[in-house]
Amino acid sequence: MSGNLILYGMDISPPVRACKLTLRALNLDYEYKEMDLLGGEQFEEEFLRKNPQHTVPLLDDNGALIWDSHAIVCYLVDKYGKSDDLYPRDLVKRAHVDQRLFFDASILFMSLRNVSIPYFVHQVNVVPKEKVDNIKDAYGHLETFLGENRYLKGSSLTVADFCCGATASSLAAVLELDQEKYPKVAAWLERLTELPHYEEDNSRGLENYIQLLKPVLKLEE
Ligand code: GSF
Repeated sequence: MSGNLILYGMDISPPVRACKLTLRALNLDYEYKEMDLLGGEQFEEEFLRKNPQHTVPLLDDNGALIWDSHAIVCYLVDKYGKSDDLYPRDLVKRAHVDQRLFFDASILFMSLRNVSIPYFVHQVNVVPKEKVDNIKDAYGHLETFLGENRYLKGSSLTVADFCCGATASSLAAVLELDQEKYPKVAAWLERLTELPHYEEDNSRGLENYIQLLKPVLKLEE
């Protein structure tokens, strides 16, 4: 039973949307607290006490505070999943899903954050070629990982699809996906839109995120 789950987030944030997709897939009720990151609410003392790294998403599970979306989604499946489908317990299968999660944390999401933070914090709207290239590389890796599979790790959905999917769909804010070059990524992202409530959990925040960034960014190519 989920007692008192609270998710601190902001809808435009990809890792927050990954957590929402996971909570939805697990059919968990939770309270959602929207934070005003652009107004600096994450630096207020009360929030810093909960997460000194001042990032969202942050999960409060009856007093247990967990941040970093990847830690949150794994925790949620381990604690509340009726099966281990979304985050397998088998060590090899789990390691493969973890690899995709760490890829999101260290490569995929960073290729986006390295563009979004300079803009949101310092109003830097010129994106140098090497940052554009990082995004192209990230799309390329996803194309390879997908191979002939429906999902990022094999034939069934895992938390890696939620994390990488929320990020990959958001990369369009910087560089639109070239569907001819990355057809598997395009088909996978399209497949994810068929998830129940995907519109509410990912698309809405995603559209706002794209609206905020895309019109102002100037790409050096
Ligand atoms: C990244 C969270 C993050 O950068 C995760 O949870 O997966 N690896 C972490 N969150 C940003 C919002 S966003 O860019 O999605 C955030 O909270 N920034 C506010 C700040 O002060 O850093």
